[in-house]
Amino acid sequence: MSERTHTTAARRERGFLVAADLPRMLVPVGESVRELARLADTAGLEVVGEAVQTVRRINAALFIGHGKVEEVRGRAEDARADVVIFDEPLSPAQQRNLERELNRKVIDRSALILDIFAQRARSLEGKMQVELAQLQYLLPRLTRQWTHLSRLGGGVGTRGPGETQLEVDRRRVRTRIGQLHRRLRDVERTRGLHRHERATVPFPTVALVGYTNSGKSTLMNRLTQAGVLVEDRLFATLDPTVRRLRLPEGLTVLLADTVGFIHKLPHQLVEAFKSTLEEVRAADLLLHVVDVSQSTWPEQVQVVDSVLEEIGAGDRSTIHVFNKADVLADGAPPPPTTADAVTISARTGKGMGPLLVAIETRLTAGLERVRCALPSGRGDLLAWLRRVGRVIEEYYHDGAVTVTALVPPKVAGQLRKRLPETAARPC
Ligand SMILES: Nc1nc2c(ncn2[C@@H]2O[C@H](COP(=O)(O)OP(=O)(O)OP(=O)(O)O)[C@@H](O)[C@H]2O)c(=O)[nH]1
Ligand SMILES: [Mg+2]
Repeated sequence: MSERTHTTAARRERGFLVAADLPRMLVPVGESVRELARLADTAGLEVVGEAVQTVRRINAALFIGHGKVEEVRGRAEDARADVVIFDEPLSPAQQRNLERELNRKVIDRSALILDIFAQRARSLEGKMQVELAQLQYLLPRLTRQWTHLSRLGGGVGTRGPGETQLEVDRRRVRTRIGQLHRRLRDVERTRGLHRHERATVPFPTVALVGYTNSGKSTLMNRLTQAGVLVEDRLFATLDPTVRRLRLPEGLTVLLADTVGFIHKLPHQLVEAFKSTLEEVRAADLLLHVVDVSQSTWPEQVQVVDSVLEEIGAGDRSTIHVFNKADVLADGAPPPPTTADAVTISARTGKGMGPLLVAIETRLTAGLERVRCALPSGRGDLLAWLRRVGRVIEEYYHDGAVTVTALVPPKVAGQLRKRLPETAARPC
């Protein structure tokens, strides 16, 4: 490696942040910029300055006003910024115009998030999903200018799906998109099969969802010793992990940890991660983990709810899990105490008992507990019980099997009719 490349690699790219204070913003602009700075840091950039403009009407060509562009150019110049990062999504034309006006690389929050995902993707499926999202994002931006700029050398926002990809024409990008779609469909099919196999095992699925960094993986590890990577960084988890968890009254569930959400998550990513998020859509229960040490947790809850809506999981049964109760911030609204919520600290273990009880109560609501001895050769009855209820225990003895299960009252009635001699009984 030459001396020069070595120096370039050691130096962090310098990023200058720009945000617009728009009417009716869900998250206050100050909080949004703080989050953007965290995203920039996570992506490996050094934040060297920021500018906020109150915008009443978006400038179609430049997003922010002409005067503000001038100011940003001067300040970015002084701060020796390599890249200017906008908090709002920029259209391809705005991005091009701004690059010309500011005389340096310009990216938006979406590009930054895509870049972080690209750095974090580990599994083959995750890598393909991120590449697909990046190409979808890149396609309308593939102009001579972009190609030229990206050739100037790597760095955040240009960590495309391979430098050479940026030089190929749109047709080849489209071909690659088609290829990725097909490969992902294959992976999805295999995964669908696995899920089907799992569905024949009568374990309900509980999925951890929530804002990024809210503590989903910490909770997963606390409950199942799964050993999932936990980091005080955004998007530590991309690939789903599923583990068994036994609840206090004996019900076994599958607990799934998956990718976190964020404000203004690029729709290309949500689209590309739909198969991963199938774990969420197919879950019997969602544990929505909320970081109550953030003063904006109510807004974060809204963001998560809208992404859930977008992926078709808006109607899932949900328990709100208010996490990080050990570090409640001054000024942060206290977590509400409702029947649908549990306050915990995944770090200290506080609230785990009540959380497990809440999960079990929700999953068994309206079910009756029965125990019955099934005569040998009646595997069909066992299969039926597994299908219609939740089998907690199977005890094999002398060829017969004694089953404890949670079933709807109607099923309990049918069972008593079908097996009067073994006295299927509530217990
Ligand atoms: N103080 C405190 N910190 C916590 C608690 N739970 C998690 N954390 C910390 O919060 C940070 C993020 O935790 P993770 O478990 O990685 O969060 P996550 O929701 O899985 O995040 P992503 O995978 O990035 O979406 C880590 O530094 C954890 O140690 C808690 O109850 N109290
Ligand atoms: Mg995680």
